[in-house]
Amino acid sequence: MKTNEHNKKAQQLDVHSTSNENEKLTTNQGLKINNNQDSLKAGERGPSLLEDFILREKITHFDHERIPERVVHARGSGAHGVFKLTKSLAAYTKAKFLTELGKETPVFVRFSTVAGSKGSTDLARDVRGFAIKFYTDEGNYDLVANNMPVFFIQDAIKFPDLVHAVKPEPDNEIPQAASAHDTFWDFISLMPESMHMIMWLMSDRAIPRSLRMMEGFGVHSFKFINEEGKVHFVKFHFKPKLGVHSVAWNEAQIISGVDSDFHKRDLWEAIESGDYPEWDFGVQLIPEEDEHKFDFDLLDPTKLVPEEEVPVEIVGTLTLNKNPDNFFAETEQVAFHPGHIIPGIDFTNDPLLQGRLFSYTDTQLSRLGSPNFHEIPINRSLNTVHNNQRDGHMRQQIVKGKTSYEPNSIGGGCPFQAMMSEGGFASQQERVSGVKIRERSKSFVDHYSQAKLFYNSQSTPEKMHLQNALIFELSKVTRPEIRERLVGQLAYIDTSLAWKVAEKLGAEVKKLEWPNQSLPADSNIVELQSEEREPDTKVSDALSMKHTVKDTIKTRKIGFILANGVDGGAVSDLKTKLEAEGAKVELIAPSLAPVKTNDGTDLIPKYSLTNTASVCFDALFICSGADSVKELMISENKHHVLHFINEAYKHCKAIYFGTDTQAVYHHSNVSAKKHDDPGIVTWEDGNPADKFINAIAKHRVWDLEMERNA
Ligand code: HDE
Repeated sequence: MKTNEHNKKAQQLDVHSTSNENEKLTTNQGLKINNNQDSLKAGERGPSLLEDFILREKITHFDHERIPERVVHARGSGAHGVFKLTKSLAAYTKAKFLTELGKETPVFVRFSTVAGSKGSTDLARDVRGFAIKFYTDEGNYDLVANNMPVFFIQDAIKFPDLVHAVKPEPDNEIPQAASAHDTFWDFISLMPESMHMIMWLMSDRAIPRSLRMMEGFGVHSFKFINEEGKVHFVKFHFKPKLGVHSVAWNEAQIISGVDSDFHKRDLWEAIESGDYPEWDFGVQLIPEEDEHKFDFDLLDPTKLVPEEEVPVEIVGTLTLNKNPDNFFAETEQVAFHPGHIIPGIDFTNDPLLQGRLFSYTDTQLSRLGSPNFHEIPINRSLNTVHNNQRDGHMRQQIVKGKTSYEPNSIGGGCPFQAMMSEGGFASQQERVSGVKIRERSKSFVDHYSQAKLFYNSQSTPEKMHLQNALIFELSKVTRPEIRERLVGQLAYIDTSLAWKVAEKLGAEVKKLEWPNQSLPADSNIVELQSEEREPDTKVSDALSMKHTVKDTIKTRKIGFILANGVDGGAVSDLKTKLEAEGAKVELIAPSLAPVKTNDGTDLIPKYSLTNTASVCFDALFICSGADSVKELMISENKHHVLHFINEAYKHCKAIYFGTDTQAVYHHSNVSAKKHDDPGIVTWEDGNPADKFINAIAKHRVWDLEMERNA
């Protein structure tokens, strides 16, 4: 774990941290407790006494331990880290943490799923939150981002509808952390603007292999303002150094049972073992005068800016290097808000962003219970707060002096307003005029062209996964008219996709009839909405996970399946090679008893064949050694070993069969493979370790999924 020496936020948190090491137990009043085993009673077998202030304090505090979970993004995992600027953006913004080359800014990041409750599975098909609090010298800057670059809706007024639709249904509170149900698809099928986001949500991006292998996107266009007042639109990107990778949907469902904390554990363990997750931070910059040069509106949060039209410039690195000391105090109590900005950054008029600017403080009031939530250590800015706001529940700051108003003379006029040259924030002076109107801009009325762009940019296996995800989700919908309506929406994106999904649902592809309920009563935009348009950019490589990093096995978990008599030399050779490349090797044996190698050494397995599953590993090595294989194939173990291998095979993982493992190989489904499979390495291969390492780095052999599952 990183020391706190250079991290100002960590030093600040230290002031509020305690450790119980070698300390005596006390009450909340600091009184030392002599007996924490028995309550105070009237006689050995008598009733407890009201006088027992120690019992009452302990139980009362316990009774009030819970706070409301977040209304969305309830399940989260957090980590501390640092943002380092590698290229100055001084030409575009005056935000100091983005202009001083090499500057390191402490951060706290919270990842989350959206729909599920706090205790739900990590592997739900869902968007992931990617919220970052930068503790800058100019105040806190929050980038409350997601792992997908667009959103379901264009206007904040639809957010409660969206969330009510996706959350468990109100009568029976079913299903938990899942969008595969009637109310979600009912809403979506009536909301054409959601179709681009639906493509992302049905893609493998919604079932990440790891939180460390996801992209982050600011979604909205924001504004950068430089010292001269020049404005650029900006889109924010985080690109994981390990590439973007996902699991198979079948695997996600199994992980939800085997280890529902899979992502939380993965992040925690990576940081504990010094494998600090890293992202390149990049920006897409658009001069203010180019605002209208695109075939979509920059203010529309259902649109992305194709990287082919505006490249992403990498300007910094985000590294997570310290786990929280206390989940509740830090990850649960952290309060993000897109409205926490600093000079040099400003909002755009994106109507979704504008609504968010209201929501986040409001929700903290009910979640954290007081307007003083900024005083909770994880939320404090590095700068001391000076203002005339006072009192409220749980106020901690003791502000000296007589005045709590401004202007004042008694307090010498303090605290003073800051000039812009002193870091005082001033909103961009944007000219706005218009009639008061409750209407959607016509420039927002194109709901399918970027959905097409996304779908057309996917590789063949990715398209297949997306199609299967739609079939899975819609097959859980009980009302045929909803399925049919959704298929009608798909027809505007890709007719063959619509036909394939329809076929599996027993539905018909019917052209949708407009208008629909998602339009205002007096709408005059019906014609525009049904118009079919082609995007300017037809295909964007950046949208497919296929084109992200595939040349490293760093932090990948490789399971070694072995039993007594295993070839100790082969185990240690391969382990050394894999670990030299940064992978993690874990031993899986029939039981947790030490395994004797052929040279008499004891190996301690971390897992048994029955307390873990193939879904928890990226690749498998069936270890060399005739005696080991013999033991793996006795009736007690055989079923588990073959299930392990067959499942990994089905999920397109790399599997390496060592010397003497023919018996395992021939009983497994792997032996049925029809032609060369780069994901399978056997005793017959030359340079097997290198071949195995290459295969793991590719993540999965998705191209052979049909064949492997035939
Ligand atoms: Fe959020 N969102 N959101 N959201 N959001 C919340 O704030 C909201 C939206 C996002 O780890 C809530 O503190 C509205 C887009 C993340 O603590 C709440 C609208 C994006 C997190 C809220 C949106 C996000 C939240 C719930 C539409 C991606 C988790 C708890 C107008 C750019 C932050 C809380 C964390 C959390 C409201 C849309 C990202 C209720 C009204 C778009 C990552 O305030």
